Amino acid sequence: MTNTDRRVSERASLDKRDLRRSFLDNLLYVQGKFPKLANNADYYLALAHTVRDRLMQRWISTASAYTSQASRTVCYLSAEFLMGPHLGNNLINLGIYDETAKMVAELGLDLEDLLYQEEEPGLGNGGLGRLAACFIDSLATLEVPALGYGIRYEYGIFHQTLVDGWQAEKTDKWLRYGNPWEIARPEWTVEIRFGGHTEQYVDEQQRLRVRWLPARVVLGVPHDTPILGYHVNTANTLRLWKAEAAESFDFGQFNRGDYAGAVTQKIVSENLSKVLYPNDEQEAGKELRLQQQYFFVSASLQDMLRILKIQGVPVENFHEKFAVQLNDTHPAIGVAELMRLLVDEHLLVWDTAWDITCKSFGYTNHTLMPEALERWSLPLFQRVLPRHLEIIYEINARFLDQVRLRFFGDEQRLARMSLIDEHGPRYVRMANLACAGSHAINGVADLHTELLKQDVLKDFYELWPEKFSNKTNGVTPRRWIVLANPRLTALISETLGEGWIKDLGQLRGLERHVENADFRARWAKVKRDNKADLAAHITRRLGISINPDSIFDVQVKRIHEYKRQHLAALHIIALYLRIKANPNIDLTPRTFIFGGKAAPGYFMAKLMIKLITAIGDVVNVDPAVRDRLKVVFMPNFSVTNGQRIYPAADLSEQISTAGKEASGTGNMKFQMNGALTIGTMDGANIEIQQEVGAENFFQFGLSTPEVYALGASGYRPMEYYQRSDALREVIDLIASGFFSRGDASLFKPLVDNLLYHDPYFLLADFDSYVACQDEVASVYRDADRWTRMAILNSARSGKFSSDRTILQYCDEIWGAKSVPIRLLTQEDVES
Ligand code: CR1
Repeated sequence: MTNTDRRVSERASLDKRDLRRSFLDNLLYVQGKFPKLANNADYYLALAHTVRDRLMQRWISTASAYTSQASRTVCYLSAEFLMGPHLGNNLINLGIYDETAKMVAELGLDLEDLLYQEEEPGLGNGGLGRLAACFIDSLATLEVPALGYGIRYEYGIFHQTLVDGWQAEKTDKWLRYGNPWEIARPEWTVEIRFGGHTEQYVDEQQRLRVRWLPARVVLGVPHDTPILGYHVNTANTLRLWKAEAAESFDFGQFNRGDYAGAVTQKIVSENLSKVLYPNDEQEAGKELRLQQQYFFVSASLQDMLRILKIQGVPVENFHEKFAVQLNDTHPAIGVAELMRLLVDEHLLVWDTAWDITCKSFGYTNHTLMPEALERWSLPLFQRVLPRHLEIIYEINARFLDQVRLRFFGDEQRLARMSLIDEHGPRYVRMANLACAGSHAINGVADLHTELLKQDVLKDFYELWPEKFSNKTNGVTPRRWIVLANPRLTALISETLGEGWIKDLGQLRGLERHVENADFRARWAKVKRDNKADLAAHITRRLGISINPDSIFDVQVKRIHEYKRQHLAALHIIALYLRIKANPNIDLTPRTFIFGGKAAPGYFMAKLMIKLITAIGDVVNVDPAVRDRLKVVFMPNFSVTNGQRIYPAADLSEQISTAGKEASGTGNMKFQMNGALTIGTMDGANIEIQQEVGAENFFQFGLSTPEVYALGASGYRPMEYYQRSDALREVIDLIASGFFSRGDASLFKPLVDNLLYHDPYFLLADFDSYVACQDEVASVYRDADRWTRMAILNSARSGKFSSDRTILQYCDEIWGAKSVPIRLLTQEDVES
């Protein structure tokens, strides 16, 4: 072996001795520290570089295989990727987690401490962004050629703190200490244009064409992160675009003495990838947001065309090479942008370009909330993307002709389906654009897809029923069981072997062990230990003491009225009132754990957080409660915090108003980790119940048809208030100012909303919810019964692996197949 050979192969070696050597080398040569001076942050970075070296060979081998084969590639376009920390996940996927833990322990370090040093890339709001992260994990594990395309936000989702029980937001400076997981690829920079105007011209073949003369050009610089599959050689790529100014410093202006003006262009351009919009399922209508969407979509499509060119594939075959998935409507402008690229720049005729476009795109809808359907006012759209507006008009004219042919004379239908909303001020409807330009449209749970077909996208379903399908969401068991819950992983693997990690259906094998008392005891101990860990963490961070033998009753997700965290709050108050009325009541002790961020501009959601913390302030210190109730709001719910919380939960709160939660994915993470669900018949809860059986699921509340019927019949929440004593006492207590030091005005907006509007039917569901919670409490007292139910919940969670979801997308939408990767040797690389 030559010297180079030795160096490189050691850097790729998974042997423990080599790991230790590289780790210490990296501390010295990358961090410039020696052990005496190093802190955990230095050790984290040294370890991250050690692991990064070890995945490079896989990354290069994968890239090389994809370049030499014409395999179909999935391009997942998403404005959000809520990745969570990389280091632990990469250690697991490389199969060196335990080796590494031992290696650092020998140096007197604790691997977990080092893992917690990583600032997580929080480049998403909630379910939609986390789903994208689970999907690219599964794509890599299934060895499917795939690229995730998104935005490299300099500031991700804000960091949440609590100030006097209110949410306060702090900028998420996740890049502050550098990011060892990304590699910038300035050589593949692309130009993205904005504004200006268009003009017609006649080309050499005497054809009329359009030229776009933009007012401004911004550069998109790709930053790549490797995405490893689990125990395979595949390392796919997450390609995030950073915005840079075309000319970062204007010497002309500078020389004229305009020092501020000279840097303005840079600032304006870089704003595009500066910050993630912190709105979950809310339409902002902000110009910068449209610019962000166009920025990353245009960059990504140009990147695909570049790849096509290196491979020598003609643009006419774009759709054979790429399956492009739109993660909600945020990237829907891609339909118009691909048309522009094909027609204006590659000079294809319209019909050919349209055929390619429709065959390339698939669209996933993620929400039924009408206010979340994106639309852009025409003047704004015209200002930012004048050429795309023309293209959208052309698409619309042809599309409406098609509708007219099928539904002759149905003018109202035409108005509903038009890509332009013409009721009042005019808007471009992004969902309509996505539907018109995609060959496949899907929802994210059975119920959600049915509701799309009957309601939100009914007209499109009637025109093109064959385009519609369901793809129930899933989550990756690598992060959400193996990484998050090592104790449970060890128990399951000892019982079933390790096959379940890549084939989650194998968890069914646990059913055989339910009647084994020893197995149940071990299962219960895993849960008890996880709860003790979380309790200790809560005490350390928040100074609240927790009884690990109480029910850990958990609701973690974005704060939203439709998700009804305030319904859980009403229940806590009901229990508190029972204690006050009867101090010796035999109540099953409970710890209520909440977590989740509210959109900074969403007043009611922020008030919901304040209500929960205010209840905690009273209940947690009232001596009469005697530790039977504890209420904890854990600040800054994130992927990192989720990994601590899901494994410790007994009860998973999935209590949205039926028909509002498209799917939910937290519900799946809880189930896998052996929590029981209390839930409405909403989203994927329905399918979870189908899998685990009604006897292992706590169901309550109105069904979707009942919610619709009640709404249509003129719902009067006040009647429920008057009818239920328990409910009335709860509401009255809040209204009296009891939780706000006598200030009756504080929660008035929330109370009035419930009494006079209650758009999410809390009061209608309250009695049913409380009764169901009483059932939960009584079942919990039979510890053995609870454990059996918990085991069956995990055992029957196989359907909710994102591997299953991705296989369905591959077979039914993308037509993508796995391409196993052969690791290149040193000689291959150098030849
Ligand atoms: C939905 O609210 C779903 C995720 C992922 C969310 C949630 O029920 O599980 O998407 N939608 O599909 C969303 O964030 C912008 O819309």
